[in-house]
This record gives sequence, structure tokens and C-alpha cells, in this order.
Amino acid sequence: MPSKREMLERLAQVVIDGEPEQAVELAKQALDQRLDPLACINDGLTEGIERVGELFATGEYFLPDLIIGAEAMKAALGVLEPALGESSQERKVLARVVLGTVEGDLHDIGKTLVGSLLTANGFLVTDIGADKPAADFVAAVNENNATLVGASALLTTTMPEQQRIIEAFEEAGLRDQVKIMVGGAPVTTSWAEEIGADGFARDAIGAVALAKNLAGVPA
Ligand code: B1M
Repeated sequence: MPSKREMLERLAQVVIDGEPEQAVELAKQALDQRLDPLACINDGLTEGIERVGELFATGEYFLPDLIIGAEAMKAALGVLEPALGESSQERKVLARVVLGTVEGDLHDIGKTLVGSLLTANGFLVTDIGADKPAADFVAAVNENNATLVGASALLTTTMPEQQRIIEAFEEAGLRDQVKIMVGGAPVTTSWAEEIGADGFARDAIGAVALAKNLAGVPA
């Protein structure tokens, strides 16, 4: 049986190689070996997709490589993410969250992971998807009586949409009723402060801690 380290390296490699079917098989094997699904995601798959991003940035990989790498990661997440929340079924809802990726931005892997961990930790998450205009965030808050909003942006060109979302809540007269958190690889604490967000989290685990803090729940 491969060691934990070997399994994590294989999970990273299968994303780098862009092999969705093998990714699913490896993810199942990892769960059979009782590896922590979060470790498989953070120390296996995410390592792989970050390497894919580096190869793309240096011109060694092209857009199709980026797409197939993301497909491999998503395929494995389909196996691993349900295992994250298995112990959270009977917990009470801490708060209702509306989560999405901003308009013009198709990156949804990190946002979905944030949603999975929030759900696993007792939040009721409405994931509105990717490439969503500010108005959709406002509408989803109204429909779901949410008190938390999470806006993800992965492109420097789409970060301003996070500010647009905050403005949309101000225009709708709802800014006092929701806490807005922002995240995504290019987002920083200073950006969050500059646009008037209520908080920034670097990763999905940080997003859970931030959401608890914003919802007034002990960490
Ligand atoms: Co693109 N892409 N991409 N991409 N892509 C990046 C982001 C890039 C950094 C790659 C690079 O050049 N090195 C670069 C952006 C440069 C920049 O703006 N600074 C880039 C580019 C340029 C592009 C295109 C423009 C390429 C092109 O067409 N020429 C294009 C844009 C399309 C669009 O959106 N309009 C594009 C397209 C794509 C794909 C569609 C092929 C695919 C996405 C598939 C999908 O998501 N369904 C893709 C991918 C896979 C990537 C990389 C390789 C990986 C992103 C990812 O999923 N990471 C990425 C390089 C990189 O980030 N290293 C890259 C794994 C994920 C778990 O991490 O999303 O960071 P992440 O989420 C983390 C944290 O950021 C945080 O928690 C998550 C989990 O820990 N987080 C939050 C995220 N959201 C949060 C919200 C929160 C809190 C925390 O609160 C609300």
C-alpha cells in the first residue's frame, strides 16, 4: 500500500498530468486508506493545480492544459468533498451564506471548496455559481435570508467586481444586514479594507474562521 506522502504526490501528479479518470480512482483509494480528505485536497490536489498554474505562467502549459488540470481536480473533489461534511449532519445552522464567483470570472474550484468547508462546519450555503453579477448576490440574499456573503475573484481584472457587490448592497439598502467577505488568490487584506469588505480569508480554512467570527460564533 502506498504511504500517505506517496498518495498525496500521486494526487498532485494526476492533476498536473490532467487525468480526470485516474484522479477519481486515486481519490477513492485515498479514502479507502482513510486519508484525511482535507489533506488530500490541500496537500495533494491543490499542490498539483498550483504547479499547473506555474507551468501556464511560464509558457510551458497552454490553456487546454489548464482546463484539463482543473477537470482532473474537480473530478477528484467530487469524491473527496462529500467526505468533508460527513460528521456535520445534525449540527444546527450557524448562519446562512450566499457564495459566488464575481462577474467575468469563471474560476470556481476555490469558491466551491470554501462552500464545502463552510457547509461541513455548520453554515447553510447557497452557492450561486461563477461569473455572477452583483445583482445576483443581492437577489440570493433576499431569497435566502442570508446574513453572510462571500465573493471570490481569481483574476486581477475581476477583483473590482467585489467592490461592485458591496456597492450593490449599499444601493439596495441592505449593507447593514449582511457581512461581506472576499477571497481568491490575488485578493489581500489591504484590498478588502480598501473596498470596505468586512473581512478577507486567504484559504478555505481561514474562510470558516472568518465566517464564524462575522457570524459571532466562537471559533
Ligand atoms: Co486561470 N488563471 N485563467 N483558469 N487559473 C489563474 C488564476 C492564473 C493565476 C494562472 C497564471 O497565469 N499563473 C491567471 C490569473 C492572472 C491574474 O489575473 N493575476 C489565470 C488566467 C490568466 C486565466 C485566463 C485569463 C487564461 C486565458 O484565457 N488566457 C482565463 C480566464 C477565464 C475567466 O475566468 N474569464 C482562465 C481560465 C481558467 C480555467 C477555466 C481554464 C481554469 C478554471 C476552471 C474552474 O475553476 N472551473 C483555470 C485555472 C484552473 C487556474 C489556476 C491554474 C488554478 C485556480 C484554482 O482552481 N486553484 C490558476 C493559477 C493559481 O491559482 N495558482 C489560474 C485551486 C483553488 C483551490 O485555489 O482558487 O486560489 P483558489 O482558492 C483558494 C483561495 O484563493 C481561497 O480559498 C481557496 C481554497 O483554499 N479562496 C477564498 C477562493 N475564493 C475565496 C473566497 C473567500 C475566501 C477564500 O471568501 C469569500
